[in-house]
Amino acid sequence: MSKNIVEKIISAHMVEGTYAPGERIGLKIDQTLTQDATGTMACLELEAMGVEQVKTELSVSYVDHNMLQNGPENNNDHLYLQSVAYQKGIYFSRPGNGICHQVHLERFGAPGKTLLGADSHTPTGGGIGMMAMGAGGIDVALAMAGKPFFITVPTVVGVKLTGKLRNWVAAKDVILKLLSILSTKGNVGSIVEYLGEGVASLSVPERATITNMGAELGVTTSIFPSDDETKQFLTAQERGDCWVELSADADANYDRIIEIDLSTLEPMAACPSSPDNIRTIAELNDLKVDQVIIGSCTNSSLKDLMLVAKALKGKTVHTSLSAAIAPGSRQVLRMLAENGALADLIAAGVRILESGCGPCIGQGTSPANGSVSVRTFNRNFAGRTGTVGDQAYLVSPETAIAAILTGNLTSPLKLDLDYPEWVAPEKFTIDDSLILAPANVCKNEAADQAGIIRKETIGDPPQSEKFPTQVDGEIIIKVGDKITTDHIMPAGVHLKLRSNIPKYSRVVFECFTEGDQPSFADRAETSRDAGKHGVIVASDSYGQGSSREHAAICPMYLGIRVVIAKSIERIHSANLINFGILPLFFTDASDYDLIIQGAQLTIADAPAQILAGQTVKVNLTLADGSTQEITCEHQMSAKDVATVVAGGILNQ
Ligand code: MIC
Ligand code: SF4
Repeated sequence: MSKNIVEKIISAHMVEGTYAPGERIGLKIDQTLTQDATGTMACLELEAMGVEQVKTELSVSYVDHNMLQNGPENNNDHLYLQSVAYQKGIYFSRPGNGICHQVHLERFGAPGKTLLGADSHTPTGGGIGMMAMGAGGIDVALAMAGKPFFITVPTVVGVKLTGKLRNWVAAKDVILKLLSILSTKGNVGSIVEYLGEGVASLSVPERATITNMGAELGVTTSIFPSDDETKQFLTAQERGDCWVELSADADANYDRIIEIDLSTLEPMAACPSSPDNIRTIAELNDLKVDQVIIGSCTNSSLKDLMLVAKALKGKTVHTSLSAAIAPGSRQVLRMLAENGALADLIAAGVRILESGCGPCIGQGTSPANGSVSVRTFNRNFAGRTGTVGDQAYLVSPETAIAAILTGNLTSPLKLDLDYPEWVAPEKFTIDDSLILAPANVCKNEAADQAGIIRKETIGDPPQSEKFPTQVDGEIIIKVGDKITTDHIMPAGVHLKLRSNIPKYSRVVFECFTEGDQPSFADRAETSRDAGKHGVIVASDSYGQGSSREHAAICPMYLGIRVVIAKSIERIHSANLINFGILPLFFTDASDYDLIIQGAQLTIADAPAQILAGQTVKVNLTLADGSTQEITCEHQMSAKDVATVVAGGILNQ
């Protein structure tokens, strides 16, 4: 039978279940990646599970998120991560080596392999034909322990590319176009597969930009074929031996086909404060810009930064704004330095930031109040820049160049500038000296003696209790549509608390605390101390964005046992289950309107109800004090039900 690429990779990796619509299937995971903001918890979980050595073909632990080392916490985490990696067979990419997704693409990814990463932008690997998926830390820890990763058999959306991008129109505009079609919600359980003659015209960094920001669609992953372009990229990284060809069979099936003619695309922007709030740059009327940053795992490749350097050579950053770059990897930074482009950028007045996530996760370079920040990143959720009320626009490097030169959000098509020509190197500068091999590959006496380094800021992963027989619930918060994990668990200045759950829990839903009103944490604790079970009520697409399992762990720590929503995003839903929180869905969406914050609800015989079937009866107390029974449902497999009943994976 003819197959698309997704079906080919799944059939080569399926170790449990039946490939049929709606079925849960277990996939063998070849490679894993973790980063420091999620990895510390993942490693603590790995330790808690008693795993001595990872069982994957390759696991890499990156440090790229928390690099400010403002206070000892980050550095403590990094030492812990390095020591666990050494002991347990994981490669360790030291701070300064670059953003996990960029480095993984350059140095480790391989077509046809499965990659599970404790970061939602892991699908970057789809740019070289990997089936690369994001997940919560504990799922990645399980994969490192050799367990399969479970997904629902995906619907495969074929995106057929025709034509060729015009100069100054970029790969970023392709994914922004797709976001304008599919939006950030309603795509759970889908995988996007790119096909068509337009694919060949896109380089690997361009494909990786597209699959990276595919995460914002809420799909399981996105993938490109592996072709000559892929081979050339891997060969230039001295890794040509891992190349395999990968393409869909001629008559392969797709659940839906979307056509995009690359030659008709225009420069676009995702406007504040959602990646699917798309407008063409032309529609934005030369909006005045105060800050431009080029970087993040979406657009910080050598190709992106060479374009910027060439366009700015001999020019100066517009006086009305501040411009900065954050190269995606040490390889990118070093090659910019070697070929003189870095000097051109410095001469143009561009600020040079460290090779890491930096401003993308609110680690510095926050914009001024009321100012406009233009970024080549993938997320512009409210407040993510570190500034309350921020106005962040997400654009291509090409559009960023136009802003740097004119001071406005102007179409790069209007620039009086030749499009800079650049040919990808036949050989990248290869230097893996910041990647440390584990003990089973290369013994290191000092590391052997040090053992696992656990400083005082690193706590244990908290465990939940068995699911209560009767839920005596109180609705601690009722929120609306498209609540992201950045709303639930802010990063930025709080990012350094990732391994200190009691402290980090204090800022759950911080953005919804008004003035000196009790915070979510205060309300949840008061309720818990009164013997109640905390409940969160949400509308559509709850838990968009990041894979951070802290958005489940910290609410759990505060006594949350149930989330009821109209819909929940894939990674967050799995994280809730993994930490013993019951995700429920309104059978009748209008029941959402019956609920008020602070109201009580009960679920009688909860474990028995979820074990017996999908339907769960919930008794609500309404605003007038009367009660009403509503019906909710769960969408968990028998395995997931067992996890929730046990109170989470660690208990299990
Ligand atoms: C993000 O882009 O939001 C992050 C920070 O990389 C997260 C991971 C995290 O919260 O640590 C992600 O995308 O999963
Ligand atoms: Fe880092 Fe930003 Fe990419 Fe997340 S989206 S991995 S914070 S660069």
